[in-house]
Amino acid sequence: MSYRDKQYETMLVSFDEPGILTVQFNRPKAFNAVNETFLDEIWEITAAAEVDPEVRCLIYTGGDKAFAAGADLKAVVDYNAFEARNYLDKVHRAVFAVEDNHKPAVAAVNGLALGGGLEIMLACDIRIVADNATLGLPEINLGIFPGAGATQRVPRNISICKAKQYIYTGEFFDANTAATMGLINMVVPAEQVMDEAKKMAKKLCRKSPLALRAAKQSVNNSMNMDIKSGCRFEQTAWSMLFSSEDQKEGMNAFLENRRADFKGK
Ligand code: CO8
Repeated sequence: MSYRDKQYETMLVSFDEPGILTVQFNRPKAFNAVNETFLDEIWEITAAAEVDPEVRCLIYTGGDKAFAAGADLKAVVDYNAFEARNYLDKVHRAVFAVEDNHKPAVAAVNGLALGGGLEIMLACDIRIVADNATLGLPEINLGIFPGAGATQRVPRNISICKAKQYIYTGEFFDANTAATMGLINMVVPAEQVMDEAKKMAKKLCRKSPLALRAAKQSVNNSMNMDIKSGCRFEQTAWSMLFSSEDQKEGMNAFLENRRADFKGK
């Protein structure tokens, strides 16, 4: 059975628009708190979508009340250090599957995005957030600190002093503050979040998947590589595209004054 038709315990998967796979977190009673099943399932779906030729873009979303409220505290409270480390192995597997996926990921965020929920959002390429959303990294109030990459990704997205402010204090912030800091792409009325996410996903589906993949890898590398190595990677990835049909199609379409039809070849 395809992953698209499978019944998951914590996720709903839909493929009702060409090219767009929507992954909806589905633990509404627990504000989509992240337990091990959640992590296994988001990873399984994301990895399967990466090699599914019909999928060109993924949308990750939650429910009206929450994108996700972070780690499932009922599940993790009694972990010992080794169990906590194993949990974070699953966290990293899932978060990197989203961040490193060859296909672009759009986060459509309503309600709460707290702790690990915010960190999943940060693994997505484009972040569209409801005007009534609440974001934050409240882990410090639990005697821990963010463990799904926020100490690394937040300062790479915004300034280090703002990152420290929100990580040290656990203060919540709203969508407009997140947008002003550059942590998210756009703030929209709550009822329009999915429409805007789909609009964005459709736009991405019309681009060359090969060029998008190379662009995503190159931009992600800018966060991890020195500038010269990053530029060399960019050079190789850019040059490789000249052996694709998509590059010929894109440039010829421009020269012939028509819209390009990219096939991902
Ligand atoms: N874990 C487990 N259950 C939760 C969680 C959670 N994170 N959040 C809410 N719930 C449950 C509550 O226990 C409650 O359950 P029940 O009805 O059985 O008592 C139900 O959801 C409703 O919660 P509240 O009664 O508290 O509802 P409120 O509307 O008053 O408040 C809040 C909602 C603001 C979400 C509040 O519950 C809250 O602050 N939750 C904790 C948020 C938090 O601290 N998150 C950070 C967790 S640590 C973390 O994320 C570490 C990152 C590493 C893992 C990364 C995974 C990707």
